[in-house]
Amino acid sequence: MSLVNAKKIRIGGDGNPGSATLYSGELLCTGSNPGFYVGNYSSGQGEFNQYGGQVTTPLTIVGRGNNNTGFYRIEGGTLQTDSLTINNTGTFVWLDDATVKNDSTIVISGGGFERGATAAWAPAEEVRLTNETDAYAYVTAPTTFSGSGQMTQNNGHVVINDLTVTSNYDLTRGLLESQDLYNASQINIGSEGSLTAGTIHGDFNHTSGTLDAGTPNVAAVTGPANDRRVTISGAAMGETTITGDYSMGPDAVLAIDLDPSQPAGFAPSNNDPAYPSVSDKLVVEGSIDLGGTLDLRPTTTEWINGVEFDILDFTLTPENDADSDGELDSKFDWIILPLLGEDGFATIAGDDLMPNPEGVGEGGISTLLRWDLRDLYTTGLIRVVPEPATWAIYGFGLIGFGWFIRRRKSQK
Ligand SMILES: [Ca+2]
Ligand SMILES: [Ca+2]
Ligand SMILES: [Ca+2]
Repeated sequence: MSLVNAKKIRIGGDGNPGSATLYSGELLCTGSNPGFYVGNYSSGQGEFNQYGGQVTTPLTIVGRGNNNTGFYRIEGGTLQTDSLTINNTGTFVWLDDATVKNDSTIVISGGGFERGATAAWAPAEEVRLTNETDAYAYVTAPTTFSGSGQMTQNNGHVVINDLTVTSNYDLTRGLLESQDLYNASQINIGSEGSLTAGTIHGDFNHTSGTLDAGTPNVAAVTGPANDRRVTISGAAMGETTITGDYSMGPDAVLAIDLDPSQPAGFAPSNNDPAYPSVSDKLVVEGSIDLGGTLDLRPTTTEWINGVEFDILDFTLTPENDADSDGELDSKFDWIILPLLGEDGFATIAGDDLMPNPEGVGEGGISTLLRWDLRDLYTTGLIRVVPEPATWAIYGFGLIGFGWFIRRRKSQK
């Protein structure tokens, strides 16, 4: 394909599918209201593969209107555009040595945005995910949001393996996952936003929203040379490490997933009797200032007597144990404890007895279980243990789905 100069270029449109491949030359959109559209209105499916050359257009839209599919994959050459919009049925795949020169905004309002190994990303760019639940962005290359750049994620699913934030990242809704997150600024998580990171390098001032500890998804470039894509691997329970200080505000939520079906000592990864059951864990290498809510999230409803979860690792220092009682000075404001099944109890540290509202007695008192959180603020261990039979009388006549346990924040 050689030079094409037109006001608007559409690949697919008005009910007719279309496809095109660019190896060299230039597609140039000029004139009034110029634009490059891949997939257009009225079931106009469009596919555009670029291996070289240049597309020059102020406006690029992938997936436009309803009932069409737009697919734009750039594996070489340059897309020079001021505005790249990926709509609900669009997919934009950006791989290898391709360059997207973008001086303003990439908007993802649905569909997906996949970025491969070495694609260039100018620091002054803004990327926004708008209010579509199925929007996604998978980015394998090291990525920095800095300077005048601003990331605003209003929804959707973003996986950026290696992310450096030196300006604000506003995660108002949706999910952000990053294997290595270098936080030199502020990540603002909204009440409906959730972050999962392998390692947060630096301090994390967790003011609101959810930190879901565990193993993040990782984006990878896969497939044959002529059809390479960015894919993500599945997540599993695991550790999140914060190399600096961690502080939680009253609206912050720390989510920990638990597998109650894995007894202590028989975790698949380590058949060691000293090894706890399978759960997420938060590891804080700096100082720790807890608050907000600990949300314990079981992955099944079957509880095994004796499960033990190591959900926190930290070092007691004069900074976080000023009264030297061997226990963190700061506590969670709230703990959401899962129910322990029909015959279980939930309790905290033996002083706030919480009978199981599902009722007791039918299964026999020998199976009663309760929570033991006595070591939460020393070793980070929580356990499910047998309940003394005499406590069974508290179980009758109550209903509910879980227990919210209020702890008074310790005096400082
Ligand atoms: Ca998790
Ligand atoms: Ca621990
Ligand atoms: Ca203390």
